[in-house]
Amino acid sequence: MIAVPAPSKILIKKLLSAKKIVFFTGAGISAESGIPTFRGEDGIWNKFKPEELANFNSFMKNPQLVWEWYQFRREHVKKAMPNNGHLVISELQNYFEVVVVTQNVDNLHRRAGSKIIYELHGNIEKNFCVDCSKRYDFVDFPKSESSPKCECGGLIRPDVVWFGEMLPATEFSNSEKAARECDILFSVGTSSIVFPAAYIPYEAVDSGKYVVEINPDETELSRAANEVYRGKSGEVLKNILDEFKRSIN
Ligand code: BJW
Ligand code: ZN
Repeated sequence: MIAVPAPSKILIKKLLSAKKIVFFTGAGISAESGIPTFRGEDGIWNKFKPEELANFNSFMKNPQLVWEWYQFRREHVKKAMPNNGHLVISELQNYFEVVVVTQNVDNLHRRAGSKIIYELHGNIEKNFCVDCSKRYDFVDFPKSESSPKCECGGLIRPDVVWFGEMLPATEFSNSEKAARECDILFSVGTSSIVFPAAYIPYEAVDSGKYVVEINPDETELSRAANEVYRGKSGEVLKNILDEFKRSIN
């Protein structure tokens, strides 16, 4: 068994003087909740090609296929529970101003109790009509119903950001600001290859902020980070919280 890396003395010292912390998260933080990541050995895109599912043209060409894929993932996400990673981030709100900037669409940060969350790639439980933009958020569409239509006749699509689509402007600019103004940014469970979201940690790097990566594997960000913890986010974050609590008592 590989030991979970313990937090460094420098990190604990940084935490003791920090006020604002940003968590930039990706699919890896939800892996311990049983939600597959996108890429890598167990990634969902080993089975489904992104260009066939995660873009608007594919949806318009085969709405039923894309809708069913999202319905399947919605069921999965609803059954999943927040893990230690989500819960530690939520608990840290007792000590810091915590902003969560997430690429995830799974609602697990919210269900864990995090208050300030910027969802850069949308939310799988929200939907809108492609023609009139009427919203269908948190509607439980019947399982049998594939590719539902709006009352205007337009197709209803999930409110997630597909390839080639713009990220929500306010969420993105708020995230950039939070990264520039924080004391520490943790990049957790993301391959850091999907842009423009992947720029967010670099806002912190360029502003001279302390950047910590938590990921079992090396990523595009690793070399730019001040510290890297190679391990599962639930385990590493739990260690960091426990050591921080010991240091304030
Ligand atoms: C663990 C772990 C454990 C495992 N603990 N860790 C340069 C600038 C700007 C844009 C581009 C650019 N170059 C290319 C682009 C275009 C494109 C892009 O970035 N492509 C790249 C793939 C090259 N970007 C876009 O199209 C974006 N829009 C855009 O650019 O608009 C401007 C524009 C408009 C019009 C024309 C042209 C440009 C939109 C991107 C939208 C991404 N959407 C998705 C799907 C969301 C909906 C859904 O869920 O179905 O978002 S793609 C997918 O990737 C999803 C994720 O949020 C995103 C990031 O993935 P993430 O979270 O990093 O997951 P993985 O699987 O990659 O990594 C998991 C990590 O966890 C791994 O590192 C593991 O090691 C780790 N891990 N277990 C901790 N227990
Ligand atoms: Zn409509």
